[in-house]
Amino acid sequence: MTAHNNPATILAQLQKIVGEHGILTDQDASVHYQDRRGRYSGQALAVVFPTTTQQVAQVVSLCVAQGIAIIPQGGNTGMCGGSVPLAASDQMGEQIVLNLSRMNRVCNIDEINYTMTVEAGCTLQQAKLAAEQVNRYFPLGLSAIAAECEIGGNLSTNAGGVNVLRYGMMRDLVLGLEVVLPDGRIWNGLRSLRKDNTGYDLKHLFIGAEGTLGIITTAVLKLFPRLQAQTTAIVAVRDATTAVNLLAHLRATCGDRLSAFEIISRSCLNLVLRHIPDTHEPFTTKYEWQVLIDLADVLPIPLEQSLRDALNTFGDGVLEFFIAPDTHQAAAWWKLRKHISEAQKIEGISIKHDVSVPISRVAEFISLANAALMQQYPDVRIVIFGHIGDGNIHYNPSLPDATKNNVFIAQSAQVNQLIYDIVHSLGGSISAEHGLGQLKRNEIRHYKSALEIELMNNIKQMLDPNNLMNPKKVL
Ligand code: FAD
Ligand code: 2HG
Ligand code: ZN
Repeated sequence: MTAHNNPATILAQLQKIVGEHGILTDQDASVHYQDRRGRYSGQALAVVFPTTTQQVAQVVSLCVAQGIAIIPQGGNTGMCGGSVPLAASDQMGEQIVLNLSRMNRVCNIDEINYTMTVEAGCTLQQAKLAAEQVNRYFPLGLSAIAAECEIGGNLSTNAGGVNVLRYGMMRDLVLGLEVVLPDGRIWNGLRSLRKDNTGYDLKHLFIGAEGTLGIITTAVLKLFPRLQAQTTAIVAVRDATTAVNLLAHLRATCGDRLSAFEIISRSCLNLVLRHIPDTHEPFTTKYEWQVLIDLADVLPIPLEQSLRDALNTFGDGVLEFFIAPDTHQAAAWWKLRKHISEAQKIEGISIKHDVSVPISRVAEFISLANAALMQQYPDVRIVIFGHIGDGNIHYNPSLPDATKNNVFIAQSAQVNQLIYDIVHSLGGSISAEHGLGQLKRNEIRHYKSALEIELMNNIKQMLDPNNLMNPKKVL
């Protein structure tokens, strides 16, 4: 597809809409053309930074008229290459990046309704702090990147994180949306209702759509009572089976106070301790598996004893545990978890898998996947961690030897098939929380039914018949 006007004319038209400071080109724009992992990059005509929904709509209308593809972008922290332009080899013609970061107002907080209305470019941290200031809580837990990722990106990837087992994913935390559609019209669905059964719930089309169906400009988010008590435990467990059994036990004994339940394998700890300053082994023994547990309550009551009792009454499989004596110690253990992704990136490239299976089948997944990988790659190092409380495992293998690792990475497609076939056979998903983007758009065809893919294509065609809204992502 080629733009109808020449690039200089289009840039001038874009500048007229967003102002001279609302546009970046060439070298100044390059950071927006590459994903954070350095895996995907492309070129675009410009990065445009609108400050209002009207400006977004005008930019989209101009692009539609000119046949220019639009790449929506928030904090550009996404893991699947969804937020950056396509490479020249994809032959997409002209593209622009539409970055929402300057639309970052907290528009309204309704303390009685427990809702807040925020623009898409608000960072997650900004939204959480705004809620805190009125004694409320916004629970999305992506602490490693909260200062960088934005509400629009969180919505578009249906982000998860560490508090999903108590509060749900981003989809569960939204009541209303405003979206600029691929034809430039503005859909105002900014309702703040907990009950609204008036036909198809359209907002859910745009959540998790990774910018392929329109641009989210504003959202009404659910708030919760602020937490006044919290306690953290680190628990060494014999194996993943013990971890999931312990989870079931804690759910029965601690109920909704259970707010986080994360698993960390030995290989993760080794990486974090090697690469992240001021981190320490949690136990004197180097255990193979540990889980990090948070209990929290809205009342200022002591929780340590309930957690201790629950851990003591669990029985066989818990090897050792500590309850944090203070928030400083809790933060030190959470630092180990929070920096796994970064530590692994420093160590080198890995083949990332963000998979989910029913919680009861997590241990089976790990043992089948480990056996299959080790049979083919005996010196493979498998970094296993994540949100076991949601059945969501980050399973990132690599080879410690850099030269051999290059060969391994070149075989990503075969490795993925091996892992994803196991996930599929256990009734799981090949993308639990990171989305599909460019990374998994081909693979998903093997694991979703032809009917589901057909329905998704029909929705895309209906909303974006010109295929200009983040093309070649997801589908
Ligand atoms: P971007 O990366 O800019 O965009 C992501 C996708 O959304 C792209 O397809 C983009 O086109 C689209 N998009 C962005 N804004 C809009 C908009 N306003 N309208 C329409 N489409 C839009 N994810 C988890 O779920 N759980 C985790 O625990 C987690 N931890 C992470 C830790 C690290 C260190 C990193 C780097 C990433 C992590 N992520 C995690 C990935 C996560 O999806 C994203 O970081 C975050 O939700 C994306 O927000 P963003 O603003 O950076 O979006
Ligand atoms: C996390 O839970 C993120 O830390 C990142 O989702 C996962 O790097 C990864 O594989
Ligand atoms: Zn995660």
